[in-house]
Amino acid sequence: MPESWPRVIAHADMDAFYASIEQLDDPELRGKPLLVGPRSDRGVVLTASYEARPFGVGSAMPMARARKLCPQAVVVAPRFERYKAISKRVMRVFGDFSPAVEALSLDEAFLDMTGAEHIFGDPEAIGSRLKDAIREATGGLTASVGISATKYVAKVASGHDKPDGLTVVAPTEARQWLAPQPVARLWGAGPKTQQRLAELGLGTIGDVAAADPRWLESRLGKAGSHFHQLAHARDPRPVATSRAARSIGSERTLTLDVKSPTEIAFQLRRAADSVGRRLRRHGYVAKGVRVKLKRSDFRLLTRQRRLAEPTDRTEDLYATAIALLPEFGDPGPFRLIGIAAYDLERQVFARQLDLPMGEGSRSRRLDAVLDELDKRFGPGAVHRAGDLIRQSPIGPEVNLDFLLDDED
Ligand code: TTP
Ligand code: MG
Repeated sequence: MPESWPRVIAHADMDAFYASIEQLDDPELRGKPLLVGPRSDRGVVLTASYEARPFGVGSAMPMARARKLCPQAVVVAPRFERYKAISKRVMRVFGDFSPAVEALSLDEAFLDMTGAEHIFGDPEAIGSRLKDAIREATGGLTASVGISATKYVAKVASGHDKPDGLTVVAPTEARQWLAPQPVARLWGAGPKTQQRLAELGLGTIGDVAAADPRWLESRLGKAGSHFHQLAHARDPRPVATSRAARSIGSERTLTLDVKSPTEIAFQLRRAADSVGRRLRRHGYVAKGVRVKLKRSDFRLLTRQRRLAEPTDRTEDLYATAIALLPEFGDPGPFRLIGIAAYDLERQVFARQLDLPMGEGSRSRRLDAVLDELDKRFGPGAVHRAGDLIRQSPIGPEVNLDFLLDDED
């Protein structure tokens, strides 16, 4: 990333989220004005499809008024369970792109993409890949994405070209880009504050940027200097990662409960392989490893350990998992075996710290070769020799590889 990008922050927001899901699920509704909300006139509109918005309807408007403004709109009752399920998919995509995801609601999040250029490319490429991945994961929904070096500008940028927008604002241009926009776009400026700013003769963000910060503060209190900072595109707030977005796991429910140490080790190896591969694919390193075992009586047991050094190596994950086994104090049998790597961060410099010919680089090279074969021939085509020494054959299993560990 050019030096002018001290951080790369993306804000993604799904377009007309509830309404788009209704249109996705019912092709009859596509291309039509649609209101999601209670069918009765009491209550408010939760959201309106983009076809309905030119009529002046939108979120939080009383349903009665919205139906007057747009009588031809179809009204659909909300299906929150469905929206939550789709939201989960979207959040998983976010987790695929960054270990630092701050969800603001079901359909919206900040992603810290700093250091991701070697995986995803420049900010434009990051944005279009993110949009593509969301479309693919949801079966056709669009998101609008804004990218800049601060949360504030990224957020304004994602709303700039809705729906299906992608707006990249280089940090050096951020102030200029904000300047002509109305003060309503200042974060935290509600209708009352907007009114107050108008009375002070401040109509655009540029007006606020040009004003004397002490004068602003004398008129608006603390908010005055806050707005002045935002207007200058200054916003040091970090992306506050939620815990759920910080692990990558792989687990399987087995067709036969297993007890033999060889079989348990085999399952751990397979899970470590999957987790390691995904860490490397996403450019993450993990600072901890968790092992999950489910006993025949369905009791779930977990043990975890922090690593001395963050890693993305299968060998390290596997060795840590094996070392955790005695801590369970339970010989099995187990019906589910899994591993999760947690406390993820972006792999930026770690690779260069490897000594060229040490044991570490050997296992890293092996990982790279296996990743490549896996990519070419599909998962499971290649096995480590140690894994072929298996004692009990165990038919097909449910494979529950998941990126975002649900932390149950
Ligand atoms: P938003 O992202 O604010 O709106 P949206 O996704 O419908 O449209 P946009 O393209 O402008 O982003 O909110 C996401 C969902 O949250 C929205 O589809 C419905 C729900 N919601 C409410 O239930 N009540 C509200 O007041 C708002 C604003 C949203
Ligand atoms: Mg939205």
